[in-house]
Amino acid sequence: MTIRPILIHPDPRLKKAAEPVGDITDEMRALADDMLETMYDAPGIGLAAPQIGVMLQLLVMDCVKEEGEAHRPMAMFNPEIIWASDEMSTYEEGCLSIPDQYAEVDRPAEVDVRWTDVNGEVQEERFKDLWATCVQHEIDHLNGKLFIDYLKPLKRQMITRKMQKLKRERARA
Ligand code: K1U
Ligand code: ZN
Repeated sequence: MTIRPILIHPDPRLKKAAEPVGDITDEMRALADDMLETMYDAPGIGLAAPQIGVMLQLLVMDCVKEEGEAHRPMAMFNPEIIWASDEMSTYEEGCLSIPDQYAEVDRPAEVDVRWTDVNGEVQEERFKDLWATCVQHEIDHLNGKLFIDYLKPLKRQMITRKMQKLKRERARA
């Protein structure tokens, strides 16, 4: 398994829609493993393939936060939201592609998601709480959308400028 570099906003690949995945091959399973390792290393609770520059519809997540509770690593190919609650919830989101920036985002409190798993089986499940927030944030990445796209333009521009500065500093280092 390999830890892959995570793209930092602004990057054109983070604004583009990802392509559907066909057969779930060993190569796809290895990619999912790399993404999980990259996510845990960051550390984060989710990661979408475009964040490592791979323009495929694949996301990974594990929102288990309790100390001592077993991890639940999930990999979803071609995930789609098939139902969303009218009830909304607000969470202060972060993004591994926008380090150290956080903002409140409103999203449906519960969603039903259909996806293909690492064995090529179609799965459906209802997600709540942080899992619902995270899976929606990751599916947004697959559609070229970032959490800052939900913010007012001025706040979004401020964050984008900070990220441009961060990228310049990292390039010099
Ligand atoms: O997609 C990403 O950039 C990952 C992102 C997922 C996410 C966070 C918060 C709300 C919605 C989606 C992150 O994982 S940011 C890091 C983070 O939230 C975290 C890091 C360490 C421990 C706990 C959380
Ligand atoms: Zn993100």
